[in-house]
Amino acid sequence: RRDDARRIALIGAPIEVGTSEPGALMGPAALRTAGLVRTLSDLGHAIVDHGDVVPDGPADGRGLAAVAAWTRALSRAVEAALGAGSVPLAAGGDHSLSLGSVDGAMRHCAREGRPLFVLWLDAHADFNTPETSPSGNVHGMPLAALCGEPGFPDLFAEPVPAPLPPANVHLFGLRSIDAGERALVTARRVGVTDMRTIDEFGVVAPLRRVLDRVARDGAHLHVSLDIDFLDPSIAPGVGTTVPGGATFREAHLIMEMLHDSGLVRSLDVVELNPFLDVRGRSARVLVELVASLFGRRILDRASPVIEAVSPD
Ligand code: HAR
Ligand code: MN
Ligand code: MN
Ligand code: MN
Repeated sequence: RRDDARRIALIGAPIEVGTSEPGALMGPAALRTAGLVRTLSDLGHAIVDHGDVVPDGPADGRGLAAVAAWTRALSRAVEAALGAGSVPLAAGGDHSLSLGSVDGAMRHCAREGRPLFVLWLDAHADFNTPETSPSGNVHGMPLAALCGEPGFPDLFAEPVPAPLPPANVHLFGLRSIDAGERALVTARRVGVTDMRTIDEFGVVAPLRRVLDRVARDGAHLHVSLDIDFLDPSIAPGVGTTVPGGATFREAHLIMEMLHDSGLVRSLDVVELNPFLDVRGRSARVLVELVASLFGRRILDRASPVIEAVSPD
């Protein structure tokens, strides 16, 4: 058994009430079909597939009430997995699912008295409120709700945890942002590594700074991987393609650095839309990346450059 072996709880979240493009509810099935469970168990991890979460109440329509039903159910599943010492892997489903997974991680961290840090790998900022959103789609809003912006009544179960500090959020790969959310992201001082920064400095230096900060704070690191972080040429199976995304090599290196840091405690894989995919390509790319995040490497050694940050 590898010394970084983890218990992993796969939690399917076939949510598409947060988007206007149908097909994301097929995401968990496609990730399973692409071999997610076998890949992680072949790496030496103990992975349990908990099946798909069932919404807590009526979840039809695309309003906040439907999102709330999923949010409460997923939050409970993620909090339970963390409480049992597992790394929850929430497989989506559109990005509104992070309302549930991050809320669950917040509750776990509150009990442990530990800060939560969220790394958001995404083309988008997902920091709209119902007020600023041009589309009304909730998958463009989860971070605003989690950070306590107004306009999201009755989304989280009582007692509602203290909001996530915006300074504990880092947007990585940003290249599409609406005017209203740009103003909010700036005013709230959310951390940002946009594509301009990546083009100039690469992914290593900016990510290194984020990981150093998380290690210094002794924080729980939650990673939310939106497939549209990747360039659509390598991951076409997504409703909201934005050109100029991360290459496979950039994304792969990020996953290796995340693994070597030993800091990742929970993970979302979101926005895969198999209905729009080309012969399973996007699902397979995601499984490759998740494998690297959980320690698949070329040779059995860490990077000679990035010394591993020791986990707690
Ligand atoms: N910013 C746009 C909106 O709010 C598009 C959001 C799309 N979001 C995702 N997740 N695909 O990142 O409508
Ligand atoms: Mn913990
Ligand atoms: Mn997103
Ligand atoms: Mn996105």
